[in-house]
Amino acid sequence: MTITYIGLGSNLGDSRQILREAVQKLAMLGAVQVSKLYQSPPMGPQDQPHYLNAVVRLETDLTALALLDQLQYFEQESGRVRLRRWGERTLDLDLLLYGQENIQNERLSVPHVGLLERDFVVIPLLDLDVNMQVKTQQLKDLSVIQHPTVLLLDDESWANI
Ligand code: PH2
Ligand code: MG
Ligand code: MG
Repeated sequence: MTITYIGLGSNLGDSRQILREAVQKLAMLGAVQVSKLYQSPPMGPQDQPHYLNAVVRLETDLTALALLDQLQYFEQESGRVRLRRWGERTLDLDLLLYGQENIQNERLSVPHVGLLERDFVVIPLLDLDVNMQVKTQQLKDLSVIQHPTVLLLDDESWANI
């Protein structure tokens, strides 16, 4: 059993409903806990809608690559539209952390690149574990959360699980 963390993002369509459905699907892979729900200004091109972001903690028996396959399948099932790099999308499921493992191959980079620089990832991770460390970094000590750009929309009950 491995504890994994998955980043959820959406800024096209009924994002709240899309993320809720994504959580229901992730719950088929193992026990889940969800962070609070946030709205965040786009990183990347600025001429795109704000994102809804959250993080799910999942305990699963799947290998990292099998989990990635599932995440990509769920993205496709939600009618994934991805118009440009860093651009708008209906559903983005990013494998942020897989146990304590460092994974580098043509399909995966775990811990996820940029994790420590993105408040829309770090803040929901802290909802799930206030003492979370990535490599040797205590997330609660990161400067990126000193002046957060994210707006809290809802507590953990948003996903109805
Ligand atoms: N995802 C992106 C690009 N930009 N900006 C925010 N705020 N949240 C995201 O999840 C996000 C983004 C591509 O995956
Ligand atoms: Mg992403
Ligand atoms: Mg992605």
